[in-house]
Amino acid sequence: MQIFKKITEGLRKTSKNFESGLDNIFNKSKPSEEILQDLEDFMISSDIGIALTEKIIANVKNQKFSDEELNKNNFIKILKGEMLSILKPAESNIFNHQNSLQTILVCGVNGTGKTTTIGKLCKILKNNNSKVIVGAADTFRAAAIEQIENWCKKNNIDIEKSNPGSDPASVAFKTIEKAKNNNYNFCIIDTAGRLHNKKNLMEEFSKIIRVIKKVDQQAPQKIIIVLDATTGQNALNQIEEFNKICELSGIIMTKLDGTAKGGVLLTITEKYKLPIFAIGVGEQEDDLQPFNADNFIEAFLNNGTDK
Ligand SMILES: Nc1nc2c(ncn2[C@@H]2O[C@H](COP(=O)(O)OP(=O)(O)OP(=O)(O)O)[C@@H](O)[C@H]2O)c(=O)[nH]1
Ligand SMILES: [Mg+2]
Repeated sequence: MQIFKKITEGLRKTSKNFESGLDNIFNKSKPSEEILQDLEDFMISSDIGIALTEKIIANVKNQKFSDEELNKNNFIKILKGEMLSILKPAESNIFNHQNSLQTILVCGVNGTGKTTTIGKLCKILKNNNSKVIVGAADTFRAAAIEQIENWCKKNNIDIEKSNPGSDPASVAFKTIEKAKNNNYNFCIIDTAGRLHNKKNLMEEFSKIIRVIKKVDQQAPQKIIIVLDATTGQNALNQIEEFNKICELSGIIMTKLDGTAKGGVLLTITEKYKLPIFAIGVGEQEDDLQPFNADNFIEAFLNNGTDK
C-alpha cells in the first residue's frame, strides 16, 4: 500500500535510531537492572518523554520477566501496546467531505510547515470532492501570499487574498464570507508564524478568531496547530502558548521524515490528549497523510513490510 510505504520511508530516521538503540541494549548480556536503566535512558533520549518512559518501564517490571524473557521482542510487544493505547484515541479524520461549511484556522510558530501543509491538504480535500477556499491571511510577507497562491493554482483551489501588510483578520473575514455565501465545504485560513513572546502577534491571532465569529458564530470549527517534529520537546511549549489564547482542536505534525525524534508525537499526545489530524512526511504534495495509529506504530518500530 502506497500510503504505508510513504510513512515507513518518512519515519526511517526515527525507526533506524530506535532499532539500533534497542539492538545496542539487548545485544549485550547484562543484568536486568542494567537493561532497564539503559532502556529508560534511551527512551528519554528518543523524545518519548519522561512520564511515558516511566509508565513503559513500570509495565515491563510488572511482567516479572526472567533474564531470558527480557528481550527485544517482548519489550517491543509492551511498547506497541502502550503506543497504541495513547495514539489510537488520537486518530481523527476531519478531512472527509462535509455538507456544512468547515472553517479551519491554521496556526503555529515560524516555519513549522503551515502553508505547505495547507497546500497538501487542498489536494486531499479536492480528491474528496469538496469545494475549498483558502484565505491568505499571512499578509506579513509578499512571498507568503505567493507561496499559498502557487499551491492553490496547482490544485485549482480558490483563494482570497489582499495586499502585503493588510489586516489578516480582514482577509479571514472576506474568505469565510465568500465561503458561506457560495456553498463551500471547507474554508482554510493560513496565518503567519508567531512566537508567544511577540505579544502583538498573539493578539492579532485572537482578533482573527473574533472577526471570523462575526460571520459564523460556530467558526472556526477547527483550530489546528502545525508542529515541526524536528523541534522535539519544544513543540510542547508551543501547544502550551497557543492554548492560552485559543482552544486548539488538534495538531498536524510535519517533518517526521527529517528527524530521529518522531517519538515526540507520543509525548504530546500523552500529555495533551489532542487529536492528530495528519502527519507530514516530506515536502511534496502527496506527503501529508491523515493520521493512522497502527501505520505510524508499525513504521516507527520498523516492523513494516511493503504492503
Ligand atoms: N521534510 C519536510 N519538510 C517540510 C514538511 N512540511 C513542510 N516542510 C518544509 O518546511 C519549510 C517551511 O514550510 P512552510 O510551509 O513555509 O512553513 P510555514 O509554517 O508556513 O512558515 P511561516 O509562514 O514562515 O511561519 C518548507 O521548506 C517546506 O517545504 C515535511 O513534512 N517534511
Ligand atoms: Mg506560511
